[in-house]
Amino acid sequence: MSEAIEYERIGDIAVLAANNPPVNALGVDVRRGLLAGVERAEAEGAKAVLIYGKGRTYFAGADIREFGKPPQDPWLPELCARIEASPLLVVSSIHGTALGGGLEVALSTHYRIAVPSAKVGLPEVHLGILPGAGGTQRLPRVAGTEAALDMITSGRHVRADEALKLGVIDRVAEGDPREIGLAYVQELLDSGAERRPVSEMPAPAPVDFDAVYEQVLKKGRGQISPATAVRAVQAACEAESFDAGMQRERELFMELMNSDQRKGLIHAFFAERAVGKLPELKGVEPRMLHQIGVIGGGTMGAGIATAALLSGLQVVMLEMSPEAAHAAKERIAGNLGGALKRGKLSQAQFDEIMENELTLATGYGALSNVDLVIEAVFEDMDVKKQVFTQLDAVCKQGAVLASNTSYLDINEIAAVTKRPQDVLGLHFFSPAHVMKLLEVVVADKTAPEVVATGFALGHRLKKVCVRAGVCDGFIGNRILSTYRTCADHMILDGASPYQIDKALTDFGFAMGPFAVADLAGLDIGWAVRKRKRAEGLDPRARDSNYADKLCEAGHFGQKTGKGYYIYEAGKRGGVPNPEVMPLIEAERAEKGITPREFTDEEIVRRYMASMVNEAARVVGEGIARRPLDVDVTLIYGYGFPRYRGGPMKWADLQGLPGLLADIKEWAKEDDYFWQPAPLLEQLVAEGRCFDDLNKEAS
Ligand code: 3H9
Repeated sequence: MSEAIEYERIGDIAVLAANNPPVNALGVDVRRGLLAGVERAEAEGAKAVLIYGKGRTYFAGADIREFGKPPQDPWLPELCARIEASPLLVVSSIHGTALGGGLEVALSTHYRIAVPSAKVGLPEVHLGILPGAGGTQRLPRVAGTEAALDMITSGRHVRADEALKLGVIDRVAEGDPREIGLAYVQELLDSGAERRPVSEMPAPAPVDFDAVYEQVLKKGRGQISPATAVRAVQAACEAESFDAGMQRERELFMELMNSDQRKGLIHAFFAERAVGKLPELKGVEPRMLHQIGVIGGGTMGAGIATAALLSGLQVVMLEMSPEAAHAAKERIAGNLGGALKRGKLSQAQFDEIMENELTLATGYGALSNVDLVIEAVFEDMDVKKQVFTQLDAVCKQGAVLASNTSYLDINEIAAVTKRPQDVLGLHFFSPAHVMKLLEVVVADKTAPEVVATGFALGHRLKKVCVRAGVCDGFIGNRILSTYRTCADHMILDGASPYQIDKALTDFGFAMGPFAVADLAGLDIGWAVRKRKRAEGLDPRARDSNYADKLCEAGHFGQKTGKGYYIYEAGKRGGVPNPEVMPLIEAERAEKGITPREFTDEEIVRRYMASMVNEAARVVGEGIARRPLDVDVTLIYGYGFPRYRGGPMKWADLQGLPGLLADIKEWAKEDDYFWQPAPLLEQLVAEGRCFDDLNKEAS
């Protein structure tokens, strides 16, 4: 027997307990152990087999770390077939999660019992694959085609009560998984229950698979795994036999297994988990947080306060006047009202938060006792310095002082206090109670436990936290500024904002850069351009002014109803604003540029190369610790398609030498913008890729 599966005999019942922490992933040892356990139970004359997981869960799926490596026997589909074919009565007792291959094992056992808190699901599409151990063939047979299509294409986790209704599990019972499992098996044996192989159940009823396929494909915005899974479910209904359906599932599974999207999504899975693990914080305890202060109750501050209140923290909201404080309260109530509507909060909790957890204030004295304070005031260094001077004067010793600035120098801000070790940046993304990304910006003197506290707060607020160093724009906005500039250059040279937006949404971005600019407010980019011009642009840099003209005319994007697009009230998207192209054409004429055609492919290639090149600088300078930190930042804060794994993973999959060659080619027309990043040149020279750096750092 393998150590990953413990064998125990209780009367007629052989008990197979998985012991492969942390999530009982179905790695080769577990698969071998299960096979050996079933064979031993049969050889020893047991009447039934109970399978359950020790620790926090039943099997959470195939071992993802084995993907892309040579397969080792037994394969999961074969194991599932063997379990199902056992002449003994085989039963699963589920707690924690039965996901992916875990649910597939459960579906190959003859009966399933679960504790009420258990969840089941087939989330494979989120890893760029489809259920490959019979999930697409067995689930429709027990739950029906429509429910199976929903579960498989969404990958959602289904709670035990719903799974019971769908017929995915047979019983829900409170208790220890081993004990409830044993009682259930005994009951089944006593009642003479028969084996119940799902593969022998009739094929499920077909639906209009072509229509479902098209619908799922569109929803996937370029991600192919959910739509491909539809075809596998189709085979469950239409194939000549269960085995023929399994064969089709395998073909489609292998197609996806070999795709770049699978590589991208699995990279994203591990990157999201690695990003919060910092060697420098090992053993460092974060400071305790009960009450936090938020300065500034605009959209950003109210969003931060909302997220904190929803996480159970008390919040003191500081505003400049009673009227502004009232408006902040209204904003927070509006945000919490959304949570109430979505069932994330009860009316009683809402009332409790508004009455007892949120305090409004107009004087700094109210912050004297908070454990951490985040300022979200106007983006101006002098204003920030005044705020931090005040905070230094009133906050208790040990309080963490954070700025939500999106690009200003945290070292300079920290320097106005007598406690720079307590100062850091916490860069939220708007709306802060919705957006998942938090950049934890570490300044030169920030103490490790203050960094740990930033991460602890972020995790409590359910954010994906990325460590960033200090520079203009940190990780995300610095890279954004470069690829936005690239887009502006392409506009001057002949592309239109609408072609660029379309090329990039076709690539998989949630929105194109010009639609994003309209959403964020064109005044923001205008302010940044003015600041950079005031600081002095390099004479070799290409500047453009057509967007300034839109702002000068009072068009700030969605909030004014007009920007690159025109927005009609009540409609989500906009239509191209006819005033934009003449402004661009006038600027081209003024600069003596003869516009040329861009293919969508060239647009994507240039845009992505500029992003990767700047990201390589950001990593090379240590602003991001690893390439994967950039990937997670772009996926969670900038709408980068997760199925491409982030820009660095995309670059690795493209091949770094080709990208560098393109950059050098484009440098012939603009050697200021297209300077290759030293790290990119170094990796190409050494025949390495970005992922090698991730591995070295882990
Ligand atoms: C599949 O089954 C394919 C089959 O259909 C066909 C095959 C032929 N493998 O997330 P956490 C690690 S595809 C390896 O922080 P939580 C994870 O990296 C699979 N490792 O905990 C982390 O490691 P570390 C379908 C895995 O409590 C640690 O476990 N299944 C796997 O927040 C703890 O994870 C899925 O897609 C795995 N399958 O959430 C489920 N899963 O400590 C994927 C986790 O070194 N997993 N790890 O950073 C999950 O969704 C969550 O991990 C889970 C627990 C909900 C289970």
